[in-house]
Amino acid sequence: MMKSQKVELALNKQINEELFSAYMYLAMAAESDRLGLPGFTNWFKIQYSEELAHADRFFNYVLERDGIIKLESIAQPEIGGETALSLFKKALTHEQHITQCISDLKDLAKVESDHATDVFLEWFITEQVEEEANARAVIDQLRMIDGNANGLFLIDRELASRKAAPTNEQQ
Ligand code: OFO
Repeated sequence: MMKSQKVELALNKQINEELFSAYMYLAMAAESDRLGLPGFTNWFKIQYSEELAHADRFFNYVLERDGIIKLESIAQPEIGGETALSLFKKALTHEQHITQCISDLKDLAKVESDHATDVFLEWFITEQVEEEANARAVIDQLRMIDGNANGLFLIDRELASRKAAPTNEQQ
């Protein structure tokens, strides 16, 4: 058991948040395939893997601190009838929510004087800046083309070039 049960509980909750993120991006990958956008599908599939890696980081950390893992149900993602733009808008809104979760967790670690968790969360604070910026960049491009098919084709081709990060440490 970790010194602070509140922190232990919050870290477990975050594992669930990260697994939900993975599940949501997997649903977005399927929706992109339905829209005939293979590059978007590739992008969301890679994002799905990154989210699994995030969950893994929290999982390993809890075990390393002699904490107890309690896995709960993963909610159903509400994805359906989307457009390329609505998918990335949902992605951004979700990442903003995750940023808030990480920030609340960090506040809690401070209140509980859990310095190790406070430091552990630094990586996620930085990661969230990138997560939000990535989604925002695609939204900007989609707004710029304003539904133009040629533009969408080019964006799809660009998203097709996203490669999975080679190791957990580099994600
Ligand atoms: Fe998308 O960063 Fe984790 O959840």
